[in-house]
Amino acid sequence: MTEKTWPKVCQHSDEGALKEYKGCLIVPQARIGIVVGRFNELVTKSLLEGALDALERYGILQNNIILVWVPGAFEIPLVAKKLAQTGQVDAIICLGAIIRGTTAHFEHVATQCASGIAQVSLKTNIPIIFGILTTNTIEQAVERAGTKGGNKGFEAVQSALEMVDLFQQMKPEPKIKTS
Ligand code: INI
Repeated sequence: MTEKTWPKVCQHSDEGALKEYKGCLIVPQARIGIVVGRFNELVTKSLLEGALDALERYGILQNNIILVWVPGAFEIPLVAKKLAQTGQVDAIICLGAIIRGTTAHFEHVATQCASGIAQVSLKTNIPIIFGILTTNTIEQAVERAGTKGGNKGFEAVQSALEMVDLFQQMKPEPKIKTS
């Protein structure tokens, strides 16, 4: 009987012509920041629960997690920037719930939040994950926060860990001194 061999977990290869990078999710030493909005707290608490569950299951120590609450999604980018600038985290997960009401407020908050997070990520060079729900109804938000549509908080952790590992792989190689 031939012995079954399992593929090695998360093997990065640079053999051959193609240099391929693909982040894996096994990065137990990762330092993770979470910024979560209190607005629509019923939903954001469930997103946070999903995120903390995922962090525990992927072996991230509580000591390596910084959690910051902010009033609403509009405040998330500024606080994510402050957290990124501390140098204490390898990735930041932003969690919020923006739910359409009858006014234009939704559009302003959603647009500023999304573009703010993208800007902060590019400026600070830290992966910042967009775990923000933007939905038409509270029911749609609840669906994506731990009920039939999965949990966006849990998924956000997977994206964060993948990016941390990818960044570790893509660290510039030290230059060889020629003289
Ligand atoms: N903040 C949210 O996180 N979600 C929303 O749905 C929302 N809406 O629709 O108003 C919201 N507004 C508050 C905003 O994020 C700020 O906290 C507030 O405007 C103070 O700056």
